[in-house]
Amino acid sequence: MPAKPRSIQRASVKAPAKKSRPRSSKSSEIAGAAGELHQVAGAGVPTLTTQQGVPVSDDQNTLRIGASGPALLEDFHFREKIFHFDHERIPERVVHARGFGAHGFFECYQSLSKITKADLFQRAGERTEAFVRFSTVAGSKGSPDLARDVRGFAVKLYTKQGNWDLIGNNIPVFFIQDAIKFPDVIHAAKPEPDCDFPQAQTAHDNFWDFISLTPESIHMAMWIMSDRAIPRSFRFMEGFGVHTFRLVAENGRSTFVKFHWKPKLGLQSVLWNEAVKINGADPDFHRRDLWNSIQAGSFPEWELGVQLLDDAFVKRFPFDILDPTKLVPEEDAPVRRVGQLVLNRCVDNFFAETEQVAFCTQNIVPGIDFSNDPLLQGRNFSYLDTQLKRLGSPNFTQLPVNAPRCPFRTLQQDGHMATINPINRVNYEPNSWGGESGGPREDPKNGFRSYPAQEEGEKIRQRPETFADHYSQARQFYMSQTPVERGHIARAFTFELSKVQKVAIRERVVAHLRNVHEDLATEVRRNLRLQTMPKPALAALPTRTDLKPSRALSILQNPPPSFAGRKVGVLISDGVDSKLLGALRRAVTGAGATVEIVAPNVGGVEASDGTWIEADQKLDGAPSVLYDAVALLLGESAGATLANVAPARDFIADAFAHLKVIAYTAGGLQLIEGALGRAKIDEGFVKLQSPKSIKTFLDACARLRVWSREPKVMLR
Ligand code: HDE
Repeated sequence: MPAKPRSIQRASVKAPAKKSRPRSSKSSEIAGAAGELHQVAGAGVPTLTTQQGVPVSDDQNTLRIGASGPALLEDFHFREKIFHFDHERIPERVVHARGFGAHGFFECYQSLSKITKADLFQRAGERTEAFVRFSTVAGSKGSPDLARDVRGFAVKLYTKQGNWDLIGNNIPVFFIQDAIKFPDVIHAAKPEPDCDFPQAQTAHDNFWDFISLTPESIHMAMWIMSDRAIPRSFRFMEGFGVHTFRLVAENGRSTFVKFHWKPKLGLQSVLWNEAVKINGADPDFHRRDLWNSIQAGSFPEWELGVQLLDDAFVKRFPFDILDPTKLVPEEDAPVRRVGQLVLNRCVDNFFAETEQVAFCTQNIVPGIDFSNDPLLQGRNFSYLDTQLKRLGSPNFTQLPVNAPRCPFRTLQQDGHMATINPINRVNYEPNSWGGESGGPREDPKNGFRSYPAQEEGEKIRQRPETFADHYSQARQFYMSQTPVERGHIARAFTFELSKVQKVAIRERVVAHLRNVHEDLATEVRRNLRLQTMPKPALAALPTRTDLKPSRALSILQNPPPSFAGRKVGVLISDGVDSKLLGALRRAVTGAGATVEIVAPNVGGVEASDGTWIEADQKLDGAPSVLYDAVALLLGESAGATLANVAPARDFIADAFAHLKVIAYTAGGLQLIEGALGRAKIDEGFVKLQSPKSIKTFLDACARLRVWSREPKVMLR
């Protein structure tokens, strides 16, 4: 037993965001902590009522005849409670079911009035309320956050001219070119229909069967096999509108545009081996990260970028800007940063806000318009339709998270759960009632007008020939990656295809990879141990080899500006040097990162000077996969003891395997020697002995990973 604590150190947490509802975590604020097991209404404690407002006298027992007798149907409180509970769930989204949302604002940097009349882009410095929902695509609502998958990045902007929903992904291209194939690609990705597994994984026959028979999907397949599909945090990923849209100016001029969200904290992903383990250790890793950083006042931020594509560019660009399987490299059309998005408030109620938010691609505002991208056109039908299914009433637009913040008046009425109901006699138009009692009327000047594009042609089912090149940009993506990233792509294909049982499907995918890059195909073939190299897949057009690599497509070539927003896991034990810990904590928080204290017991440890230090996590509940870097601040003999303890060995072994920077004290060295062996110590290890060494540690942390270690720890 440790001696009685003399003083208690607590993890320093920044003040919560002003508008977020603070959560009580102090045990003294929890009813019952003082010993009473059951509280009743009284001074300051509200009375429980039924939905009809009738006060409830007993919420513990159903109404019965005698203590052991049958229950009575007349127990209206019981029936109301169970009835409501039975109907608490609504259908989860058919795709993007797993998601997490937050509130914030968009701030315009400069007036874009020359290119769009959209109100939110008119005045520098003006803020527009926003709600954002991040998601995975394939998994169901309860699936783990670190599935290898595309992330949804859906933004609702409550502008003064109505709601604009920009519903994008963290990958700038999509699997298919025509919306009619969407049910197919999603069916193929979701659990197989007979056995209903695998959950939230594309590593199965059906998915790769579809991909290998759909050459247009190969570009996107390259992206999802890259580290983009396993982001470290929603805060460290980019967002893309994917489709080309139009911006329309007051004078009617239209400019094609692609939208980008650039995270201010830079890009970062996890390693696949890490992702698999995070899913076990903390399936809520991404949502917890978003919630905690907003609560701590460290608000996630992105800049909105626009790529403006004028007619001359559209003509000379080698691909069709309406093809959603293609991107426009930033080197070809620069991304102009026009504003920032800040998320500064967590939801008060997950269901009311994150689950009920209804994004619709059709929600655009004057100054923004659709293009003829065939995927976008199909989405404009699907989203409205799906919201009716999920939310059960056309009045979902009246829910607080969906309702515009600007004045709105329609002549629509009634339906399930209408909360905004006409108060006038007149609910039709035209009508001869004048003024206010005549109700709202159309506004030819300020109302939304579609861009009057000239359209003509035969009524046919056919793809444009300009969509036919399926491999050139896939190759360009591969060529834009660093050798480390290329290795990850090859290993991801190997992992996924190793789970595919039909050899013919594995071969078909490799046949496509030959059209992307021979090096990639060769490595995947070798790793799969395919006996012969398949012939290249038949291609509608040969792969272009003249496209220049684009740095913007690589994660590692766009590193974060600093270690800010990251997290250090500090493993401590009895006998820890509290002064060193304090100095480390100050340095890490000073760098804008956070410290989480991990100890053998959550109650804490006794430092060498007798102070008591509380832990945030118990060691076996906080493996090192949850941190960006680790520090082992162990007492004199504790390291040797912990070297025999499985979770402690895993803590250091995984930190090493996941290429993390590891700081250690003399006690920490004992754990390293016992679990890894002294020979493993490389340039990613920093001995902590002085303030200077803490700086060395933080400088190394800013590089995020020790890539030079990777070849020593990877299986091919
Ligand atoms: Fe979606 N998609 N999608 N999608 N999508 C939905 O709408 C659909 C596509 C995206 O956080 C659904 O409300 C079709 C591209 C996000 O609530 C549904 C097609 C992109 C979200 C639907 C696509 C997306 C959805 C299901 C092919 C990136 C989550 C639930 C034409 C640009 C929004 C819902 C949220 C959700 C249909 C393709 C992104 C069924 C038919 C391309 C981020 O309506």
